Amino acid sequence: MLYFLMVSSMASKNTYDEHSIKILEGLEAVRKRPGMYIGSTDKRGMHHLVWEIVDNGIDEVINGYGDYIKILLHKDGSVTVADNGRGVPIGKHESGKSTPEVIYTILHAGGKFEEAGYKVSGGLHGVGASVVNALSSYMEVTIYREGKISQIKFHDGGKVLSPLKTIGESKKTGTIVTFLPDKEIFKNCTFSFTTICERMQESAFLLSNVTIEVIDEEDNLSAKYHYENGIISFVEYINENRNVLHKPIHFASTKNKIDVEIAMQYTDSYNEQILSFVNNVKTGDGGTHEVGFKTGITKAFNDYAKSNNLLKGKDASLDGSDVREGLSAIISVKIPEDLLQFEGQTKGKLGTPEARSVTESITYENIKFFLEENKEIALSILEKAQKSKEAREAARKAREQVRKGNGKNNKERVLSEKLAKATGKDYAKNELFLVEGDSAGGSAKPVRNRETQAILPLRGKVLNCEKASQHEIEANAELRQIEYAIGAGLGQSFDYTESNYGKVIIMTDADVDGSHIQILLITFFYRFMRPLIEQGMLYVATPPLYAIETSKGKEYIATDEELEEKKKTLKGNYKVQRFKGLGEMDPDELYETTMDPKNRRLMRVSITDAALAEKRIHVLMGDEVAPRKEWINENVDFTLEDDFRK
Ligand code: 28F
Repeated sequence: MLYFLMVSSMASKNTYDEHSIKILEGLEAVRKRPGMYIGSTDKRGMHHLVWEIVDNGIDEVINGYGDYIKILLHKDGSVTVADNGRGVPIGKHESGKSTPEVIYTILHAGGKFEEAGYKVSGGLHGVGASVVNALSSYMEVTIYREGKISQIKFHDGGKVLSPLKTIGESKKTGTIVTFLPDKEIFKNCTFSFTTICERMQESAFLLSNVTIEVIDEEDNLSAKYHYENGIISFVEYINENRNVLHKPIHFASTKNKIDVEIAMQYTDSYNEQILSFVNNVKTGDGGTHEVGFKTGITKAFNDYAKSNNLLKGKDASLDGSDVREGLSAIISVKIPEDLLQFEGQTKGKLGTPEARSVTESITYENIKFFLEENKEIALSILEKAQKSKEAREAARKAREQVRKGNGKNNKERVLSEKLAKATGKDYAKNELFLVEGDSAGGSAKPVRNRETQAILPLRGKVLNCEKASQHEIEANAELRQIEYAIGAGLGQSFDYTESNYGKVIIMTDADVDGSHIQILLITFFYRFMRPLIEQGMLYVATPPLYAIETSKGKEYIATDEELEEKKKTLKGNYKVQRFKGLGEMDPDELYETTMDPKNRRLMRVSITDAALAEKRIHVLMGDEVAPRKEWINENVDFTLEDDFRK
């Protein structure tokens, strides 16, 4: 019935004008609720505009047309994306408008998205180029096709500025889109060369033999990605700085219309690194394909170990985590549209049940075959897994000892020396401050709110956990104190519901050493208490950089920019004090500015892209300051907490 109504209204009533009004209403709806279409209007949302346009170019490549995509970040904040595909069709649409006008102004225009077998409509992908146009103050599409160069221009959220016209001749083919995100919608946002490069590199890995180039005209940076060996190159890239145990294992197969391709390689590290993709889009929260892969390798290794009598103890078996220790893997599955199901808030988790059984059986069969054909590699991986199992069991026994009381005194002793506890018993309300340096720690202890705030001073640099095993962590005094203070275990046995604190707050000086300590601590939490980050319980305190004293009193200033702004508004005499570190504030000042929930500004730590963060942590541990700063900006999504200064 509804279908009938739609058809009849299109056939008879829709005059050109009425059509145009509808289009403007459609685009206006996007401008009114941008979040519904692109998730958010922050930096992340603005990058969605780029992904949207780039994905159209990538689809053209996937369909077999073109092999080159270029992205230019211009100085004025606009972006150009170009491909060498067939070019958007330039003929007249049945409405009387040109096809490009329809594609770039009508929501979900064109059969392209429905037809393309693997176009992902999961989550926020594939909302269409018209959404980008609606959220841009300027957009220009140039098409090379049929021997001509044609161009159409829009402004002001998708209004036609100049209809499609021929502007030249050329034998080339392709599409070039330039757009300027609307500054009213994306306030103070800028594009990040790093973010765009990372995503483009990932796409280049997943679609072998395409070249993707990214150029930042503002900072004169450029990057070019081209990989002939697809996800094999991807896993090699991830393991670039690690010692690998063998050449990548690679297999691909199709079952029940689902394609599964996997590249995996063991390293001598303790980290597990699994990245999964569905129809070339990352599934950041995993899902059924990842579960299937994990079950498949666990079974294959256990079966192989048992049939070759390689396990100690007759009922012994390896846990999934033992089998994954040191493993890097890329899982890429292709699922037809009608079977696609996504879950979770950000739609980053595959729900399709069939993907689980298919990935599991393909993985199991291929790994089993590989192990039988490669005895030596099989033995080295199994030896490592066996060690992981033994370490896991030893750690569990040690924890049980502690629980039974034997270790308790020791634990108490470790803590009593340093930790100033909170007296309150409402753990969710309690806060643990990890403070850089004994002197700042000493200042914080007497002024804290004793009921809810605990202070643990940290001396000097924290152990770099990038390459440390759980044993090394447990042997490190500083980190053990943190573990005991939080009291919720470590690694696999970590249980955030047992935490003695609802908030863990890292408080360091606002200088280079301070930011280094932040990263080291975040790395520790990321590796050994990850649920704490996932639950939004980890924070970074932001001590002020300056205090300004005027006749009216003292005011604290957080950033250099704010200081400049403030200076402009001040007349008469004033005195600026710069705090080089927490230690330069007197205790009351420290409490007032950085610890008091009424005034302080806390930033919640959330790791945007876990896998790349892991790789980058590596880069960061060097002595260079710039990449570290950049890493903090790009990766750790410091979202302002609710209780920040006005
Ligand atoms: C810079 C971003 O958007 N590239 C694109 C094509 C090619 C075709 C197409 C696009 C036709 C009727 C929808 C060409 N020839 N890069 C891009 N390249 N869209 S977008 O078609 C759109 C459909 O309605 C194309 C034959 N078929 C398709």
